[in-house]
Amino acid sequence: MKALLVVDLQYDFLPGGSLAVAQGDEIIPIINRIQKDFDLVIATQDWHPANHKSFASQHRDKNLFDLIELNGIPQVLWPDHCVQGSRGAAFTEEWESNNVAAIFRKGMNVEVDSYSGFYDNDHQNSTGLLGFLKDKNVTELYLCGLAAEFCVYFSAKDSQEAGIKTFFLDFATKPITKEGLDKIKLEMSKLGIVIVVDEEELFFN
Ligand code: VGL
Ligand code: ZN
Repeated sequence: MKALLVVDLQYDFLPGGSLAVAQGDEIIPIINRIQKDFDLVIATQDWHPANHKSFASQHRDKNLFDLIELNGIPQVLWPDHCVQGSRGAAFTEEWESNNVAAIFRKGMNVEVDSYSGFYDNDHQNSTGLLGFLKDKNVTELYLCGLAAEFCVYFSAKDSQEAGIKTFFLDFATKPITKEGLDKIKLEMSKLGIVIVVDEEELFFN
Protein backbone atom coordinates (compact mmCIF):
# COMPACT_ATOMS: atom_id res chain seq x y z
CA MET A 1 0.00 0.00 0.00
CA LYS A 2 1.18 3.50 -0.92
CA ALA A 3 0.09 6.19 1.53
CA LEU A 4 0.35 9.96 1.30
CA LEU A 5 0.96 11.77 4.60
CA VAL A 6 -0.12 15.42 4.43
CA VAL A 7 1.69 17.27 7.20
CA ASP A 8 0.17 20.26 9.01
CA LEU A 9 -1.71 21.92 6.14
CA GLN A 10 -3.17 24.43 8.61
CA TYR A 11 -3.93 28.14 8.38
CA ASP A 12 -1.19 29.17 10.82
CA PHE A 13 1.48 27.73 8.49
CA LEU A 14 0.00 29.41 5.41
CA PRO A 15 0.38 33.05 4.28
CA GLY A 16 -1.51 35.21 6.79
CA GLY A 17 -0.98 32.69 9.60
CA SER A 18 1.06 33.24 12.76
CA LEU A 19 3.91 30.94 11.63
CA ALA A 20 3.46 31.40 7.92
CA VAL A 21 5.68 29.50 5.51
CA ALA A 22 6.37 31.64 2.42
CA GLN A 23 4.50 30.32 -0.63
CA GLY A 24 3.03 27.55 1.47
CA ASP A 25 -0.27 28.03 -0.33
CA GLU A 26 1.33 27.02 -3.65
CA ILE A 27 1.41 23.37 -2.62
CA ILE A 28 -2.34 23.10 -1.96
CA PRO A 29 -3.45 22.56 -5.58
CA ILE A 30 -0.55 20.14 -6.06
CA ILE A 31 -1.65 18.07 -3.07
CA ASN A 32 -5.26 18.17 -4.25
CA ARG A 33 -4.09 16.72 -7.56
CA ILE A 34 -1.65 14.03 -6.44
CA GLN A 35 -3.62 12.66 -3.50
CA LYS A 36 -5.94 10.82 -5.90
CA ASP A 37 -3.04 8.55 -6.92
CA PHE A 38 -2.59 7.01 -3.45
CA ASP A 39 -4.26 4.03 -1.81
CA LEU A 40 -4.56 5.96 1.43
CA VAL A 41 -4.32 9.61 2.48
CA ILE A 42 -3.63 10.53 6.09
CA ALA A 43 -2.78 13.78 7.82
CA THR A 44 -1.07 15.27 10.83
CA GLN A 45 -2.36 18.32 12.67
CA ASP A 46 -0.24 20.47 14.97
CA TRP A 47 -2.54 20.89 17.98
CA HIS A 48 -1.12 22.81 20.93
CA PRO A 49 -2.63 23.84 24.26
CA ALA A 50 -2.58 27.68 24.56
CA ASN A 51 0.19 27.48 27.19
CA HIS A 52 2.48 25.21 25.20
CA LYS A 53 6.13 25.68 26.17
CA SER A 54 7.30 25.85 22.56
CA PHE A 55 5.67 29.29 22.47
CA ALA A 56 7.99 32.25 23.17
CA SER A 57 5.02 33.88 24.93
CA GLN A 58 5.40 31.32 27.76
CA HIS A 59 8.97 32.37 28.62
CA ARG A 60 10.08 35.57 30.29
CA ASP A 61 13.15 37.30 28.80
CA LYS A 62 13.05 35.22 25.63
CA ASN A 63 12.50 36.28 22.06
CA LEU A 64 10.80 34.69 19.10
CA PHE A 65 12.98 32.03 17.47
CA ASP A 66 15.43 31.88 20.41
CA LEU A 67 16.93 28.42 20.87
CA ILE A 68 16.52 27.14 24.44
CA GLU A 69 16.61 23.80 26.19
CA LEU A 70 13.21 22.43 27.17
CA ASN A 71 13.35 19.44 29.54
CA GLY A 72 16.79 18.58 28.20
CA ILE A 73 16.10 18.91 24.48
CA PRO A 74 16.81 21.82 22.12
CA GLN A 75 13.71 23.91 21.44
CA VAL A 76 13.11 26.82 19.08
CA LEU A 77 10.68 29.32 20.59
CA TRP A 78 7.82 29.81 18.14
CA PRO A 79 5.06 32.38 17.89
CA ASP A 80 1.79 31.07 19.33
CA HIS A 81 0.38 28.80 16.62
CA CYS A 82 -2.09 25.97 16.02
CA VAL A 83 -3.83 26.46 19.36
CA GLN A 84 -6.41 23.70 19.83
CA GLY A 85 -9.77 24.72 18.38
CA SER A 86 -8.56 28.02 16.91
CA ARG A 87 -9.00 28.96 13.25
CA GLY A 88 -5.22 28.89 12.81
CA ALA A 89 -5.21 25.23 13.80
CA ALA A 90 -7.83 24.28 11.23
CA PHE A 91 -6.91 22.68 7.91
CA THR A 92 -7.19 25.08 5.01
CA GLU A 93 -10.54 24.75 3.32
CA GLU A 94 -8.76 24.94 -0.03
CA TRP A 95 -7.46 21.45 0.63
CA GLU A 96 -9.92 18.79 -0.53
CA SER A 97 -9.60 16.71 2.61
CA ASN A 98 -12.79 14.64 2.53
CA ASN A 99 -10.90 11.49 1.63
CA VAL A 100 -8.44 11.71 4.51
CA ALA A 101 -8.77 8.39 6.34
CA ALA A 102 -7.21 9.46 9.66
CA ILE A 103 -5.76 12.54 11.34
CA PHE A 104 -2.95 12.29 13.88
CA ARG A 105 -2.71 15.23 16.27
CA LYS A 106 0.55 16.17 17.93
CA GLY A 107 2.12 18.70 20.26
CA MET A 108 -0.57 18.29 22.89
CA ASN A 109 1.80 17.86 25.85
CA VAL A 110 2.77 21.36 27.10
CA GLU A 111 6.23 20.14 28.17
CA VAL A 112 7.46 18.73 24.86
CA ASP A 113 7.17 19.74 21.21
CA SER A 114 6.32 17.27 18.49
CA TYR A 115 7.61 17.87 14.99
CA SER A 116 7.21 14.30 13.83
CA GLY A 117 3.78 12.85 13.27
CA PHE A 118 5.03 9.62 14.87
CA TYR A 119 6.56 10.65 18.21
CA ASP A 120 7.08 13.64 20.47
CA ASN A 121 10.56 15.20 20.14
CA ASP A 122 11.79 13.16 23.14
CA HIS A 123 10.55 9.96 21.41
CA GLN A 124 8.66 8.96 24.58
CA ASN A 125 5.08 9.27 23.35
CA SER A 126 3.72 7.78 20.13
CA THR A 127 0.74 9.19 18.23
CA GLY A 128 -0.24 5.71 17.01
CA LEU A 129 0.61 6.58 13.40
CA LEU A 130 3.13 3.74 13.02
CA GLY A 131 0.66 1.15 14.32
CA PHE A 132 -1.95 2.51 11.93
CA LEU A 133 0.38 2.26 8.93
CA LYS A 134 1.36 -1.30 9.87
CA ASP A 135 -2.27 -2.32 10.33
CA LYS A 136 -3.00 -0.90 6.86
CA ASN A 137 0.01 -2.73 5.35
CA VAL A 138 1.56 0.54 4.18
CA THR A 139 4.97 -0.23 2.69
CA GLU A 140 5.63 3.14 1.05
CA LEU A 141 5.01 6.51 2.69
CA TYR A 142 5.10 9.74 0.67
CA LEU A 143 5.33 12.99 2.62
CA CYS A 144 4.21 16.50 1.74
CA GLY A 145 2.97 19.60 3.56
CA LEU A 146 4.52 22.12 5.97
CA ALA A 147 7.07 22.98 7.13
CA ALA A 148 9.63 21.04 5.07
CA GLU A 149 12.58 21.15 7.47
CA PHE A 150 10.56 20.65 10.65
CA CYS A 151 7.44 18.53 10.67
CA VAL A 152 7.84 16.98 7.20
CA TYR A 153 11.51 16.13 7.77
CA PHE A 154 11.13 14.66 11.25
CA SER A 155 8.14 12.61 10.12
CA ALA A 156 10.12 11.30 7.13
CA LYS A 157 13.04 10.38 9.38
CA ASP A 158 10.87 8.40 11.79
CA SER A 159 9.14 6.68 8.88
CA GLN A 160 12.40 5.60 7.26
CA GLU A 161 13.81 4.47 10.60
CA ALA A 162 10.69 2.36 11.13
CA GLY A 163 11.54 0.43 7.95
CA ILE A 164 8.95 1.99 5.65
CA LYS A 165 10.18 3.02 2.19
CA THR A 166 9.99 6.80 2.53
CA PHE A 167 9.65 9.50 -0.12
CA PHE A 168 10.01 13.27 0.48
CA LEU A 169 7.91 15.12 -2.08
CA ASP A 170 10.07 18.17 -2.66
CA PHE A 171 7.55 19.70 -5.08
CA ALA A 172 4.74 19.46 -2.51
CA THR A 173 6.40 21.07 0.52
CA LYS A 174 7.88 24.48 1.42
CA PRO A 175 10.54 25.30 4.01
CA ILE A 176 10.76 28.07 6.60
CA THR A 177 14.30 28.76 5.32
CA LYS A 178 16.22 27.58 2.25
CA GLU A 179 19.28 26.83 4.41
CA GLY A 180 17.15 24.59 6.58
CA LEU A 181 15.88 22.74 3.53
CA ASP A 182 19.36 22.20 2.06
CA LYS A 183 20.55 20.78 5.36
CA ILE A 184 17.75 18.27 5.79
CA LYS A 185 17.96 17.13 2.16
CA LEU A 186 21.53 16.09 2.83
CA GLU A 187 20.46 14.28 6.01
CA MET A 188 17.64 12.51 4.21
CA SER A 189 19.91 11.31 1.40
CA LYS A 190 22.23 9.82 4.00
CA LEU A 191 19.29 8.03 5.61
CA GLY A 192 18.13 6.59 2.28
CA ILE A 193 14.97 8.65 2.01
CA VAL A 194 14.04 9.22 -1.63
CA ILE A 195 13.72 12.88 -2.60
CA VAL A 196 11.17 13.28 -5.37
CA VAL A 197 11.90 16.58 -7.10
CA ASP A 198 9.15 16.71 -9.73
CA GLU A 199 5.56 15.62 -9.79
CA GLU A 200 6.28 13.75 -13.04
CA GLU A 201 8.71 11.44 -11.23
CA LEU A 202 5.97 10.05 -8.98
CA PHE A 203 5.64 6.29 -9.43
CA PHE A 204 8.43 6.17 -12.01
CA ASN A 205 11.18 5.56 -9.48
C1 VGL B 1 5.96 23.07 12.84
C2 VGL B 1 7.24 24.51 14.08
C3 VGL B 1 6.42 24.35 15.16
C4 VGL B 1 5.71 22.39 11.53
C5 VGL B 1 5.12 22.88 13.92
O1 VGL B 1 4.57 21.99 11.24
O2 VGL B 1 6.68 22.25 10.76
N1 VGL B 1 7.01 23.88 12.94
N2 VGL B 1 5.36 23.53 15.07
ZN1 ZN C 1 3.91 23.52 16.61
